[in-house]
Amino acid sequence: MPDQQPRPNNLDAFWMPFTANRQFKQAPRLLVSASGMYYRSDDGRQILDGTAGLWCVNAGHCRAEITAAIQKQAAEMDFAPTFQMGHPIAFEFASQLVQQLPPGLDHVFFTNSGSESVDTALKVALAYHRSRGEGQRTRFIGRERGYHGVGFGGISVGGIVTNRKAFGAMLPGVDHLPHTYDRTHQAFSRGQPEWGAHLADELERIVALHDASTIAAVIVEPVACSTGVLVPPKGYLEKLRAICDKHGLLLIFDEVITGFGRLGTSFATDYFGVMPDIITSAKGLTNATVPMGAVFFQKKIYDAFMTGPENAIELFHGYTYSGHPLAAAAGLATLNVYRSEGLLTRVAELAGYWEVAMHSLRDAAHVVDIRNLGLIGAIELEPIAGQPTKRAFSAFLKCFEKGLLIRTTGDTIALSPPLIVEKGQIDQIVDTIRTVLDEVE
Ligand code: PXG
Repeated sequence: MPDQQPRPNNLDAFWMPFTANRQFKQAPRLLVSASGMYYRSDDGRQILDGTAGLWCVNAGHCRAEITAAIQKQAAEMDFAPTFQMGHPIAFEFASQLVQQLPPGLDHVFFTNSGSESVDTALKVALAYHRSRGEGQRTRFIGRERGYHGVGFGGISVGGIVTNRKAFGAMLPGVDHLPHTYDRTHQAFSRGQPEWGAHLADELERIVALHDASTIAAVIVEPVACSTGVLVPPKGYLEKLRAICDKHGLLLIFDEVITGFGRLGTSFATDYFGVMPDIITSAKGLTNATVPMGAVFFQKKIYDAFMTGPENAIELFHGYTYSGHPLAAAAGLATLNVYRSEGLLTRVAELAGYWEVAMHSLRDAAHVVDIRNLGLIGAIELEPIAGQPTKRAFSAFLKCFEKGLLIRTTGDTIALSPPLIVEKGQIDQIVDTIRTVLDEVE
């Protein structure tokens, strides 16, 4: 086959992330090129991307405008520092981003990943309170089943046991809200479940336990994606916001996945109409072409730091690659594609079709729940007795054989195709999964 590429003959050296290395290296699945909605595998097969890579390639793969912008920038200026120096494209990108942000969020701090965005948000929250004479506000409140990346801050506020248990004591002074999923009350909800807003009241209990004056911030994903698409119950986020306001806690929305059009609005913040103090992002920010993250802050937070002598550094934090020229160029081009093709709102038109398609799998084999919001879907399977995750992983392998990339977490299939997906491709995703669920043990 013309596109067929030789497999690398030694897979040993690369210690793969979040992967069963030994199993993978015995039967590798290698992707060698991509375009639009499709990957191509090393054996020359076309694979429909049901996951936008890892929830990140929102505009589809290898978009010519973005590729060209990266190439041009690489040739013009490869790198320039942003510590006590600057280069125009980083400022331009920040200004353009602010126009796309929910009103009120008007300052951007650049990072290189979602994990770094989370670390940045948590550190700024601490320093913000300190700058206002409330340095005793040191605690963070995360949530069970939350995913906030893999830095020590992120795993501390995160709520995934396997991501935490091997890594010692992590950050001190972290407490967790309960997660919002309960199948007995929510199974097969379409969009936001009716049941569960009261779970936000747990924040009052946590505040009462620790005293509000010791708590810096609450961090949640508006929709918890990585642990199986847990859609917030109606009224839940509104309650969190009200309790944070009452007690002077900052509210951080981790929008690494929900940012940039996934719900049919620029951010989940717009979708839910609930305004956080800080938003973390990454992934769709550059269409995943060049690694980059960004944290968006309300003016009051930035302004709190802009005191003291003007020659003093206000925040001792940053990365060598904060605002990297290639990433900024990729981000600007990505934003242009999103805007010119209406991709940040396209899902608003598609979400109804997606919901019906997802829920058409209700009677497929092994299915115990289906969840959806925007262009995100989850199909939860009954685990094989005594062998959790095996059924979903088999489905993943079979889907790949049949030319569809899905993602699984536990025994849940998670779906998040690029925002350019066509209805026919949604049908293909659903048909393939139905067939595969019939075939798996
Ligand atoms: N916050 C959220 C909400 C995320 O989803 C991160 C932070 C960390 O981002 P980085 O760029 O440091 O990986 C994420 C990342 C999956 C999956 O399959 C999800 C993520 C990454 C890899 C796989 O659910 N989310």
